[in-house]
Amino acid sequence: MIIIGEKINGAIPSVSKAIEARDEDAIRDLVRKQVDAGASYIDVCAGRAPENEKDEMLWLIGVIESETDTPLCVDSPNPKLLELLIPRIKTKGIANSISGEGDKCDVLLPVVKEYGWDVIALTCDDTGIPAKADKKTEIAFRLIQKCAEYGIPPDRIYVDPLVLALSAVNDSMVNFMQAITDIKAKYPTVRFTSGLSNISYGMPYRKIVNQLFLALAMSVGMDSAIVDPTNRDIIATILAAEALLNQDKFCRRYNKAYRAGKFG
Ligand code: THG
Repeated sequence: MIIIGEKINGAIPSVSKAIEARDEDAIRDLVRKQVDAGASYIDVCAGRAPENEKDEMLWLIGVIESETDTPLCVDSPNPKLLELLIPRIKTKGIANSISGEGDKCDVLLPVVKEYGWDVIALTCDDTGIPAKADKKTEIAFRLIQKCAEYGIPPDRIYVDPLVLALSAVNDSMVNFMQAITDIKAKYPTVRFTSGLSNISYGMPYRKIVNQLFLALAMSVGMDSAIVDPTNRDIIATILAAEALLNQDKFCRRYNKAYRAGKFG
């Protein structure tokens, strides 16, 4: 499982305060904890006022790069900002994200290609976020095709099939899993990722829904997730699911992580 650490996000109130105060130590501490917990990438999202986003992202990236060589997953709704940031980042990472909206692909894909980055493709477009698997799949195919036009192969793409809130859309998980299955059938080397919080929006005891979402998605081939790696239950869920899915010979990684005190 490719873990993208979610904690450097201005949507989290304590992180918003740290960005506001330009508190380098607080950011460095979150970076270190996520790397130590097993993050393969550090998501970085200013997530505050758009007019300050460029300055805040540049500051955050500088602080993170002073703490780790772990690659970044640069997370912004603004493709022009991502286009500006990618050439300034030391280690090849993931551009989060393109979609079928507006001119996102044409702005971002040339720089993704030039710098050899990976890219997250969200299955939405100017008509919104589709609920049904066939429409998610159709948008994913279009985006994979668009990447090909810019010379970016399927194995550099993470599709995020944008799961909707289960409380509002009762078949949201079924459609999310069907989309993964159908996209994988045509493009076996495409990877899949997702955040965990949308699925459980509006439900009580969200953590159990999030964990089972993760495990069920892994069972149809989701191989990455944007999660809090310092959350021990999430790490336990990932390791147990990997063992159950025959991705952990003799349960070695599960056992080793337990013995090392990573969960339980
Ligand atoms: N897909 C893609 N990118 C994304 C998302 C996605 N980027 C943003 C978001 N969704 C993923 N990032 C976060 C960041 C923080 C939280 C949720 C999603 C969050 N964190 C709590 C905290 O740290 O206080 C608690 C986390 C916990 O322990 O479970 O709420 O879907 N492509």
